Amino acid sequence: MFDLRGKIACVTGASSGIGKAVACSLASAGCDLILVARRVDKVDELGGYLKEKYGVKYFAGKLDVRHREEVEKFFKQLPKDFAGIDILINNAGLAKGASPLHTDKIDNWDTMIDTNVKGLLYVSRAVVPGMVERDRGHIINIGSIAGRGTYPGGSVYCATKHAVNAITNGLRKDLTNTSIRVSTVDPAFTETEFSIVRFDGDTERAKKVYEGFQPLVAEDIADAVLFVVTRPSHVTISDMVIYPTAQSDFHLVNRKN
Ligand code: NDP
Ligand code: 8X3
Repeated sequence: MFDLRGKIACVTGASSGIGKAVACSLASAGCDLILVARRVDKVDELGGYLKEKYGVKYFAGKLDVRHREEVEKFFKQLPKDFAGIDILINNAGLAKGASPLHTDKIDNWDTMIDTNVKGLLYVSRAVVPGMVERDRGHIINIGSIAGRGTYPGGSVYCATKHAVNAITNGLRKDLTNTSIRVSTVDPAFTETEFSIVRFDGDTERAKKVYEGFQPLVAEDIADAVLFVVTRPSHVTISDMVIYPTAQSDFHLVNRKN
């Protein structure tokens, strides 16, 4: 097993859902953490809790991954103790709306593309050179089953997650002559704040997405990430796709109501 004690892990979008759960599982395995999101109060609170519970060090930062200069500055100015990132979890992401393309709000597309694709690229561009210099590291992108198919009202979100898949596979090839690992973990329905954000705070509509069956929870994805990062260093899990047992495709769900 790959020993995580004392390794530095950076989790984007650690203020909620999957990112928060991944931060908890990495801390439980002994990682020191860089936790970032726009809601810095939440990542700071999480860091304090994990420091208290597991004795790990943390650095919490306010970061909007859509802003290229902000991302570059953030990673250039990391405290010395946190500069050598070993594990990058590119998790920050979102869907906005679920309308057909021909009636959709174009601003939603910008938000999704800027966050899920360009944000992930900016962060990777800031972190991967250091990994190459040290010849060690592991990048895990949180993709989605939306990166492996399409559904009505999801064309742009799906396009962003197809891009994550392409970036994951391309980056792994770019890094062939290094010891760096690149993986993607692709969840299906996972009950987090995801649908609340997607539907602009409409909690009733968000709740309906997960009604009548047992969706995944963020900790299920954190378990998978922990498995991927703790394989021996000669093993790369390239992709892991995770469904709730009651779901077999985007909208093919065994609902009991
Ligand atoms: P949440 O809404 O619970 O969490 C999303 C996280 O992303 C938050 O911490 C949010 O932090 C952060 N984030 C969003 N925009 C930005 C930004 N511009 N800059 C920095 N951080 C940002 O949803 P999930 O935990 O479910 O989503 C995490 C990832 O999992 C996403 O990439 C999503 O696409 C993916 N996913 C989710 C699935 C699901 O069914 N839930 C299924 C498949 C994939 P803040 O708002 O504080 O900035
Ligand atoms: C989220 C999965 O099906 O809600 O990535 O778009 S889905």
